[in-house]
Amino acid sequence: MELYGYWRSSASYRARIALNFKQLEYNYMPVHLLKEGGQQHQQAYRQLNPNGLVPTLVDGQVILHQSLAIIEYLEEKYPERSLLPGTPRQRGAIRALALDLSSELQPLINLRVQQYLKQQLNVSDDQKQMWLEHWFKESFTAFEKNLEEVAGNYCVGDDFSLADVCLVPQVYSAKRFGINLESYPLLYAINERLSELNFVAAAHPDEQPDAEA
Ligand SMILES: N[C@@H](CCC(=O)N[C@@H](CS)C(=O)NCC(=O)O)C(=O)O
Repeated sequence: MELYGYWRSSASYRARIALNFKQLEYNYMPVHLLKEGGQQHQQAYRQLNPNGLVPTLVDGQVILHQSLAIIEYLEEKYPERSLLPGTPRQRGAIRALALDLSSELQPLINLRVQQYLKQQLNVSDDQKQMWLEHWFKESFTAFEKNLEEVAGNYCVGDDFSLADVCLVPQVYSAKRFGINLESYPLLYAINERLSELNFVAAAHPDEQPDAEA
């Protein structure tokens, strides 16, 4: 299997955590999102992923984009260590939390959105920072409330799940963008616990071959 990704990309980070959790070997294929005008826009990569976004998983003849679709594919093919554990109610909560981060928050803070704000709408750096802080606050405030209902050691109960796969990269992004996390003690504590897991630590951006100082 090949995973096309970028070290700091939260969606690539999700796929790496899932692959590691399932103890699957893969070749990591770096796609630099900033060099050469963004390698994600080059024709060779767009043939794999017409959206021009990372990650993309190639498994023989199977070419998949969208990190959650990639993870569900892995889940179906390798169900042994499940990322959707628990009761139907818990699995519902896991999916909802995963979508809160991957479908509601992340698209608003994505590189291409930030580039559009700056380059097309001439937004200042301070205004762009306000944008980021606003959407993180909206999302993390609700996430913290939701965690109060369903969390145990991890996001939903005491089993590692898809919700945790999505949380760790989003907290990494938040720290990167200077977001204050003091108002989200539960989210913060769960992320700290998750970060200590070996398969999570190995997926950290700084551990990837394309990591930059
Ligand atoms: N919903 C997609 C999001 C993919 C995505 O937005 N990837 C970002 C990095 S986290 C990207 O490739 N950005 C490049 C760009 O904005 O040009 C997924 O989960 O795979």
